[in-house]
Amino acid sequence: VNLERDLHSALKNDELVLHYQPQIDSQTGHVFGAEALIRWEHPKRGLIPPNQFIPIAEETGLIIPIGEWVLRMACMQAEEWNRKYDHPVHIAVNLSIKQFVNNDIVKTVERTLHETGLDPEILELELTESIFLENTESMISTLNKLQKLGVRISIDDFGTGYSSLSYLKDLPIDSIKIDQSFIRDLCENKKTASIISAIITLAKNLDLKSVAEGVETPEQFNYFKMEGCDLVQGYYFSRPLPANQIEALLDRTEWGA
Ligand code: G
Ligand code: G
Ligand code: MN
Ligand code: NA
Repeated sequence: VNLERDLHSALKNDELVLHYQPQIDSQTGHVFGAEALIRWEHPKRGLIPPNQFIPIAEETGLIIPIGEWVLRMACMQAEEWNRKYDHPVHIAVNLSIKQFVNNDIVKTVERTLHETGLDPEILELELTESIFLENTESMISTLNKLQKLGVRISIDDFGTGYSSLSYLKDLPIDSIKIDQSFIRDLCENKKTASIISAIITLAKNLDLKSVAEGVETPEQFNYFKMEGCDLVQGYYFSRPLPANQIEALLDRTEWGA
């Protein structure tokens, strides 16, 4: 099976789907929103995770139409949820660096918000930390324009990008997502706990929201709650699920440890 060839037709054959993973407000236990995560339902190979086809999409340029599709589907879904529920349901969407630099991402986001009618404040764009290595004028300008639209920017995989911290003071960023690798050995490694505490404190002092992803156990949840990490996300609460299955969770108001 040639994945690259098949990916060309995946969009028009309706083989791509979004799953959603809830993000919980650690202090109130309410659902804050969800992260949209793409999956490919390959007709022969079954469900293919993004790690196996996003790199191909990036190399071939298919990430541009696929990324636009993801953004539109996620915004449509979020708009529907925000009409349906009487509390806001935020949506986080992952952007590839290719989408961010090659395409007119500002126009795409603006048009998508307009066409779906989604309140910009509901949308958060996740950019992986390695993007911030390129601390260029054009990147700063793009981020500023996105922020002017009213959407929020989040740094994904924080702590792994080997980038300098200086971008935190220069760029219009709203939140940081602590990389899963830190959470994984939280309970075994005292140093990891110190790093996590320091990141949460750094976020607080910079007025950024902190998010812990990959939370799998009640102990991990409790730790982040005690440390005052704003949002938690992970298998402990829910795996990423299709939209109709996650709806049962959106109304849930108590996630105790
Ligand atoms: O959902 P999963 O944990 O398998 O995702 C694996 C990786 O794929 C993560 O790094 C995630 O950010 C990335 N990913 C998931 N969905 C999207 C998407 O819609 N666009 C981009 N660019 N990356 C995505
Ligand atoms: O890089 P990004 O943060 O966008 O990717 C998130 C990825 O992490 C998704 O592929 C998602 O399926 C995965 N994920 C979410 N929660 C957990 C978890 O609790 N444990 C593990 N191992 N992976 C998780
Ligand atoms: Mn992400
Ligand atoms: Na991440």
